[in-house]
Amino acid sequence: MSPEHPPWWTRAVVYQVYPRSFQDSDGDGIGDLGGVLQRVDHLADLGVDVVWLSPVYPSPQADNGYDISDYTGVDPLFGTLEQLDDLVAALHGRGMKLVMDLVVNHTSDEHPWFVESRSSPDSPKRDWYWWRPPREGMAAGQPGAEPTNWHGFFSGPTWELDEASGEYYLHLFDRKQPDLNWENPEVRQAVYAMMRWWLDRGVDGFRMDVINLISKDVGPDGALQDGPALPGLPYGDATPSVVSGPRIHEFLQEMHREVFTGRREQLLLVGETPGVTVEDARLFTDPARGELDMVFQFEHVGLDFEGSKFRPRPLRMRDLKTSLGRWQTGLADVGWNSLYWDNHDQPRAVSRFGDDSARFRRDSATCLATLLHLHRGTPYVYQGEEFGMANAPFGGVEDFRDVESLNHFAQAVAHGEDPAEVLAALRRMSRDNARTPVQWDASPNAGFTTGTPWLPVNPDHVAWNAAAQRDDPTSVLAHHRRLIALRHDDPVVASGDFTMLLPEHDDVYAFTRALDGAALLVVCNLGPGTHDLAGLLPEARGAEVVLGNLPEDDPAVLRPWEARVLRPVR
Ligand code: TEU
Repeated sequence: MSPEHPPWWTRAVVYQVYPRSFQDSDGDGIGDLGGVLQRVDHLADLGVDVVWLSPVYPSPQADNGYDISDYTGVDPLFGTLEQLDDLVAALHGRGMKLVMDLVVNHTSDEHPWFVESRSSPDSPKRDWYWWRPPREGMAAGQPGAEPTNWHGFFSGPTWELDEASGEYYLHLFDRKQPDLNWENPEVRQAVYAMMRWWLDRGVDGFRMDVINLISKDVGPDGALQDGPALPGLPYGDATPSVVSGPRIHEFLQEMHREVFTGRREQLLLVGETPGVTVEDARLFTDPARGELDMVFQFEHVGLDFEGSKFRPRPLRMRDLKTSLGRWQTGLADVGWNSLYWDNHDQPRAVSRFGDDSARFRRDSATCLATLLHLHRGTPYVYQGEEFGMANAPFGGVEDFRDVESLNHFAQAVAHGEDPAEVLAALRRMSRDNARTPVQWDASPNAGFTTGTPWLPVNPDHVAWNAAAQRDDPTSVLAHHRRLIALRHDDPVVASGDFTMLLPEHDDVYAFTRALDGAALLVVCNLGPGTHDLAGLLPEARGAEVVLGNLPEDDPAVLRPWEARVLRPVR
């Protein structure tokens, strides 16, 4: 990455739209493209540069669109292809870009490719997916007869029996999401053609869903290996065989040649890569290798639970510093980081890492945002995060809709866990916390729909909504505007080197960013305590406040959940 001409996305901020919950325009209680078009002004006002649109393709919605049955269409639930073209035009008209969600590790089981593949063992598309006979010596359907012992991301085995052929097909996620076989060049070429089709239509890049799972560790004879046993479960861990597999870099470089050659610079390519390491990420995001611009790593959103996300434990600040610091250092000389707290798969950060009580919600939301946006990398803002949306007050299991949560509840209870404890974990960690409708105003359905929302609106919307914050300079929304403007205006924020300070401190997260002799000192108090800043960081003395989340007061004292961006005196 040439320091003289860093790529445009090093100065960009990306906004994620989860269309199902963003804005409904036809009163059916489900968000849609008409709704996104209605809110383009909000995105322009916020100052974001790119919109990442979660899937709107035709889908049976088993996993809210991450199960696609037609890659080159729009589900009528969400609107029309014409409306998508209108959205591309509307965003381009305001200098923003649109990135589509590319879900090609798997399709829906209702996709014509899978319907054809399943139709017969002799189907010309049989090898487009992973079909295997029962485990040697076992009869199809017998417990344990699955070809490997792999545990799925959404609980249960990763193999589904097809009674007609007596064979099993692989699905790392839900059984209605069969994995594509990327070993088959026909599959890869079909995906590349689809991607070119979207780029020719004007979209500006892709967020690639679980892209580091497309290469499976398969033997020359087609053998797939069992995984190490998982504690308390009759399954094994699939990740050694499916995460960043042996041909992953070959596939991504081929994709690059086949799809992006000649139009690379204008695009944004971000890969979602569960289980990725810093070492892997250096390979994935090294511009010289022609693979991805950045990846979503999961380390910092995996520090507050043990093994399964549904075994939450307290977050130790030191762990967060160590993790984020390691990724900053690890990609300092090559590659690039993506920066996020929230997305459609994570519970709301202000409830998880901050303090969503009335006293500290605004302060902790703006403190967390400052910390994130001042790191080196491309920040992602998830819908509603810009005005401090929090986790929702879910009750019983009947309140949840997310396949991952419901499958986990069923499996955990079936394995003898106390339903009340499992529910408590769901309330804290379920993805549905991120999927409640966006709170645009204080009206009954928060301005999201005139119908009945598919998931209830969080009752706290009466106080916490966009309309209440739009003209309030002290609001979470106003603070996000300022953070985004600072990244656009100050090259130190976009390109400055990162240095962690106070690595051992349990509450204060501090670091510097430096570029060509200019420097910023960032100090964030991630807790309800008060700290002696002058004592902790003498270099803060006399520094100019570039941006703070609290009204200026005693410069020597760091107040609860206070964040300051300082320009130290030279
Ligand atoms: O998520 C992949 C993924 O890693 C998450 O499922 C994760 O394991 C979990 O939810 C975090 O707790 C991607 C999409 O973002 C997700 O919405 C889809 O459900 C999944 O892939 C399958 O397409």
